[in-house]
Amino acid sequence: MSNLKSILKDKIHEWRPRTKTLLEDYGNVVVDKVSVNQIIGGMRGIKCLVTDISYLDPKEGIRYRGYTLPEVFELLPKPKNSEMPYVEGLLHLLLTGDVPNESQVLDLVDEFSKRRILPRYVYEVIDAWPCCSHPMAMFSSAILAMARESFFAKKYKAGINKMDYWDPMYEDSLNLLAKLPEIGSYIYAKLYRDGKRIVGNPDLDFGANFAHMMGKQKPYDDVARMHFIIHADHESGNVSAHTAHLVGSSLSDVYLSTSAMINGLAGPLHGLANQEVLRWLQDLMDKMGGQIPTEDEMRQYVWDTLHSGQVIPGFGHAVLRKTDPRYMVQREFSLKHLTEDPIFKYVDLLYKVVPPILQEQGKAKNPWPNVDAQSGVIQWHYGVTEYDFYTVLFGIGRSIGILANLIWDRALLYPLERPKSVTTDMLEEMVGIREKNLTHDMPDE
Ligand code: HAX
Repeated sequence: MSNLKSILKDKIHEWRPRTKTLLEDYGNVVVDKVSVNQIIGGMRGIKCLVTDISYLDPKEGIRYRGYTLPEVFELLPKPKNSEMPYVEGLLHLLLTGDVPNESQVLDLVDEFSKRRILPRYVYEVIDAWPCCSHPMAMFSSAILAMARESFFAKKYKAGINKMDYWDPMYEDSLNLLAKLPEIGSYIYAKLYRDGKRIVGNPDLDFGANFAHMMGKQKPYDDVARMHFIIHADHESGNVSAHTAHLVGSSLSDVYLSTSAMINGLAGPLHGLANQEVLRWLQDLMDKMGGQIPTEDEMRQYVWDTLHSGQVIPGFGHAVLRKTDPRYMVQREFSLKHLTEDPIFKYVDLLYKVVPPILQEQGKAKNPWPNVDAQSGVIQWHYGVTEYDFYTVLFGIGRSIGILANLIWDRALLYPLERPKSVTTDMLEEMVGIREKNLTHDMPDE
């Protein structure tokens, strides 16, 4: 058993009694109530999920296992001559709650290296997509195709004790995660580089190998590490994380669950916002003919977008009520490496101009930038200008948290998710604007 897996096994054994006590001794304690607003309004803020991998405080931002992002970047071991930590170290932290030492991280680098080879048919699935397909659809299908590899599905079919579910989920998760950089970079090669694939280097870590397969030099390895780490997790209620949890709750394996989460991430109000920011800015760049807009010109462009009934991509958030710390990590990197980049100047100007406008408009609860306002600009600077691809990068990072959650979901025996729906008639009865119809008092399924 690998070092990480045996640490995880002990953690699971220690943790299980906590969940059991909560359920058996305090199962009826009420922790939240639900309003009509929340039922119709996308279940905002209802406390009805549990995860220990990360927590999102509206005023502070994300913490991974209790650590803020600056702490994560400070504490995790880094490869020599790198600004950013090993991605593998983050997986150790998310899975166990412990900051790994260098030797534990190197063990994991080695594990990933052994598991990274893609079956031939995955390339064929990607090759089979018609031209002009979106890379996120290709990414989702490539992951889905690998469901035939699932150890969990095989063990389940053979009859596995549910106390052991987490073990094949762990194996599947590491197998899948190790392959994602290969899948992502092949989609990139297929769509934008005439299918000219750069073969992976087993001696490199997750971030450096991805940079190598993308055909990029330093510091793109650090860009990749930073990108994957900041996108890894954002607690459980966001569309991608929740989708993986929901699908996994029916005991679908990690391939089915991760493919589903990629589909949720591909929406423009969620992960696709990073490509939308670049698309939206390019339109302005075309209008400006290479000039940097003045503050007044930028304000006008933002107002024009709002008046045409569209959102400003990269701004606002369903939970956060401050500038996203993931934005700040990338901004600090940009202030160090990208200050002279014209697109960074655009983004910098947006940071100044957009929040007061959204405040003046008075609709968005959070006028501040989110992670997506900054990530595409860094990619663009390092030559990844095909912005359709940006959400694939997000998806690789997000998979780290998704998979850590799925392993723990099975370890703690979280059940099938099944909230209850009501009809509009019933809601009207509940608020007293419609007479009660007794046939609605049906027993639950
Ligand atoms: N520009 C214009 N209007 C905005 C806005 C923005 N950036 N953000 C919110 N609003 C509007 C909403 O559309 C809503 O308007 P209506 O009442 O007319 O429907 C109103 O303000 C209230 O919305 P909210 O409660 O502040 O925000 P929500 O929780 O409903 O939605 C979103 C959160 C992130 C979807 C929203 O802020 C948005 O659309 N932002 C732009 C898209 C974006 O950047 N998405 C990425 C978010 C981060 C993420 O998940 N990354 O993956």
